[in-house]
Amino acid sequence: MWQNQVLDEIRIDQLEIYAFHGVQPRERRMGQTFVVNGVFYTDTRPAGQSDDIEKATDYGAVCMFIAKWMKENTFQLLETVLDRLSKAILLTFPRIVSLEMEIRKPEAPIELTFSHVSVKVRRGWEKVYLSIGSNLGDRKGFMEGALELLRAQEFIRNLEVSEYIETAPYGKVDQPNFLNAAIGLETLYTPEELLQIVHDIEAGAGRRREEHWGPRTLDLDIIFYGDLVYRSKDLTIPHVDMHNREFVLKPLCTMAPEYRHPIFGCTIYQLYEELKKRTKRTGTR
Ligand code: PH2
Ligand code: MG
Ligand code: MG
Repeated sequence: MWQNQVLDEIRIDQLEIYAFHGVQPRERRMGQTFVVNGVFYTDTRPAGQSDDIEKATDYGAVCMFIAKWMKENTFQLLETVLDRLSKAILLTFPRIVSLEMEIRKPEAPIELTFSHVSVKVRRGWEKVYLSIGSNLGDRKGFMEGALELLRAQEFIRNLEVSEYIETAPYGKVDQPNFLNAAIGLETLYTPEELLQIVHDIEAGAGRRREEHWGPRTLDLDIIFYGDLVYRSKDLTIPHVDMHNREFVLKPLCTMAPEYRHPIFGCTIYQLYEELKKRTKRTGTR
C-alpha cells in the first residue's frame, strides 16, 4: 500500500440475513431480518491482470462469511456487531485494506412508520511507524522481545524492522549510548489501544517511569498512525519532536523515505536531509 493509493471497490448491496441481535429480549429470541451494505477497498489489479480467483477477494465468500458470522453471534447493539464483524472480515480477507459497512434493521421494534434504521462504520488496516530504543542492560534482547510481543498481537500484521543503530544520547546526554531502530506495521488497534499495548510491553521489560528522558531498558514511541493528527492527555501523533531526532529519522529513512509527514507535508527523506543540514550548521544534535 502506498500512502496516496486510491483503491478499487468490491460492493455488496442489500444482503439479507435473518439473525438475533437487539437490545430487546424479544429481538434476540425471535430474530429479524438485517440488511447489509458493504464497500470493500482493495487493489483489484493482481486479479484483473491474471484472471485468477486466488488473487481476488471472492465476494461470494465475503457474503457467506458475513451471513454465518451474523447468525452465529448475538449482540445487543448494531455498533458492536459492526465493530466485531469488520475486524473479523479484515483478518479473514487479507487483500481487503479497508471497508465501509452499514447494517439496516427494516423491522426494528419502533411503533412508527419507517423504511429502516441503520448504523454504518468505516474500518481498515492503518500503517503505523514506531521508534524503539534501549540504553540499559541487554539492549538488543529487550528490543527483540518487544518485536516478538508486537508480532503476536491479534490486530497487528506485516511488522518490519530497520537495522539497529548505535546512537549517542539526545537531550539528556550524560547517559549510556542507545540502540535504536524503526518499526513499520499495520494495525486495527486505535491509537489509544496501541499506546496501552506499548506501555504494557515497556513495563514487561522492567521499564520504570520515573526519570524523564533518563536511561531506560525499553522505549517504544508512536511516530505516525496513517495520516492521523491526534492529541490527547497521553498521546500526540505525529510524535512532536521526531523531526529533530536523528535516531528516529535515520532508521525510518531506510524503511519509508517517501512517507509524508501529515502536518509538515514533506517526506522522511526531506526531514532527515534538513536535520543533517541544521546539525552541520549549529554543531548540535
Ligand atoms: N530517547 C529519548 C531521549 N534521548 N537518545 C537516543 N540516542 N535514542 C533514544 O531512543 C532516546 C534518546 C527519550 O525517549
Ligand atoms: Mg522516546
Ligand atoms: Mg516513550
